[in-house]
Amino acid sequence: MHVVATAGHVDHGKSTLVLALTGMDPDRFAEEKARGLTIDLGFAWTTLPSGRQLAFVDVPGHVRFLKNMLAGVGAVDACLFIVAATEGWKPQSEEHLRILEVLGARHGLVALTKVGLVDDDDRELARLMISEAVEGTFLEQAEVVEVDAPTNRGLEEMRAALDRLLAATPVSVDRDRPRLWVDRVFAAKGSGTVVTGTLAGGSLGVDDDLVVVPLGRRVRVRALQSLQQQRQAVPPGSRVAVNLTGVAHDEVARGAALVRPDQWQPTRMVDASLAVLAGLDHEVSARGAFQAYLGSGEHAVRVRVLGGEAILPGDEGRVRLHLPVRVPLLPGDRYVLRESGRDETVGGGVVLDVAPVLAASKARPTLSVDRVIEERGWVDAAELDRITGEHRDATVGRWVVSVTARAATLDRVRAAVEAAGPLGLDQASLDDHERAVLPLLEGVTVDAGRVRQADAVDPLAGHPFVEALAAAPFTPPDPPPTVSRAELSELVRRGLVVAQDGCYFAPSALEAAAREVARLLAASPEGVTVAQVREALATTRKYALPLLARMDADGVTRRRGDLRIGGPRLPAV
Ligand SMILES: Nc1nc2c(ncn2[C@@H]2O[C@H](COP(=O)(O)OP(=O)(O)OP(=O)(O)O)[C@@H](O)[C@H]2O)c(=O)[nH]1
Ligand SMILES: [Mg+2]
Repeated sequence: MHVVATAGHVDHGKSTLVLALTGMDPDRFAEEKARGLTIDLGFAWTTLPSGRQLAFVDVPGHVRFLKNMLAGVGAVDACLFIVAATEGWKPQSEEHLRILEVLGARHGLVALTKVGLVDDDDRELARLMISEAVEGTFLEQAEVVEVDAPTNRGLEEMRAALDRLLAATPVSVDRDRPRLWVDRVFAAKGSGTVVTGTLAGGSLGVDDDLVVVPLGRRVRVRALQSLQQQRQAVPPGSRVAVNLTGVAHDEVARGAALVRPDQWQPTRMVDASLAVLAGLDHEVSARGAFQAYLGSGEHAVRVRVLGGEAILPGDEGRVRLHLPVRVPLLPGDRYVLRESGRDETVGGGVVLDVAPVLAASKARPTLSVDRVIEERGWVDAAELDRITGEHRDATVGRWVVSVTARAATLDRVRAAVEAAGPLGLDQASLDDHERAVLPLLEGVTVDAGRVRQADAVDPLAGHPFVEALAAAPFTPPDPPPTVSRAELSELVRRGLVVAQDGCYFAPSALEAAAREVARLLAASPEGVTVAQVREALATTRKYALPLLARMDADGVTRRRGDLRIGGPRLPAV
């Protein structure tokens, strides 16, 4: 299926032609029918001679309803540009063409309508006006088909031309990242909220869990329709009506978007290119009240020109846009900028960065993903995906890291490890990025939570205090003043020394004590006293008590009244 938007000046015959081609009147409202004027978007569809399905989004031509026109032309594949032979090229012919250009339209067809009302000279004049006006635009090579809807003249040629147009128009790409810009919302009798839109970027299916942006509400797809047919799933490039559970119809409005949760990073600040229309009679600067048209939405924006003060008519520059609500955008999305005070289209451009990190005075946005990585240094691979729409494999841990940032972090950690000396540094003192580069550091080992140089001689190996403790297991010496508190706690932390109630023991002393107690208990299974243990170990209460306390804690012994009995960790005799 393809979706084609109409375009063209008011009263030039857009809706009449859509009706003639589809048999469906796109003017839905009584007021539209009464006034013979399209106010809001209309929808109609038909099957072309080739069997191709074609849905029309019919837009209003009147300048007062331009925002409705803008809501309809965002996601379409091609346009049917209408010019009445009676009037030729008019202001909204020009404005609509400019808007389509700014939105990156590439495919289109021109209908010269009302040819039954003019003579050959006027018809030729209108053709001439068209060919001059479309010069240098995407419509330059477009076919011009003459029609007169009330007399059915040219309708067959029009259908054939539409078939040729769509044969040359690529179908909407499937990036597995669906986004439905909502253009209508209504309450369906008995089935809750229905939103409609032109689906792009990926498919939607019944039971999909989605989120409504900017509302931020989780919703579920209860049912799907495309061209009034119930569907289990619809591909991108379809007109679709989505029946949602989880949201009331008055909580969603045109301009909202339906996307998958976690696939987008809705933003209130974007950097973008801005091509200012050549026909504008003033430059564009931060001054003025602007409206940005993004997807089907209209948003009051604050504009800041990047790398300068103003952009001249006919020039292209870069701007930072501040939006009033979060919008799910990706680099490459197009927008139109209008000035509300003067009610004029200023230009538009391409979104370049949806999550700028540099100050406006430094930002030089481009579409390059490498630029994003370079500016951020470290970027979570999943986040990079959400903000660029492109997947890059993580290079360190879960991050994609720029060459510079990677080198800087490596240098920082290397220097810190060197500075820490032979004892190394506590791994917990490193941040996530620093920890992630540890495996990349040559000659650095991580051992029991300490990061140190692998070739560093461990000053604790063969430490004199450790040797002294081992030499007098049950009457161990106090730490000499030469052993600093830090050194002592490091010895304890590494298990080279056991600290208990102000005494210090060699680990081998505890093992020996456990064996001795096991031997005593083998002889007196009912239990042994502190005095018995003290005697057996040939020590004093000062050391026997902490040794027993430690053995209790380790599960070697258990207290029962004044006695010690065997615990689960009592060694076998
Ligand atoms: N004779 C003749 N009349 C036409 C033709 N197309 C449209 N009309 C008449 O022109 C008037 C305006 O037509 P619409 O189709 O409403 O024009 P529109 O472009 O949709 O107008 P807006 O949506 O308001 O911008 C109607 O009275 C139509 O009957 C045509 O090809 N020949
Ligand atoms: Mg109309």
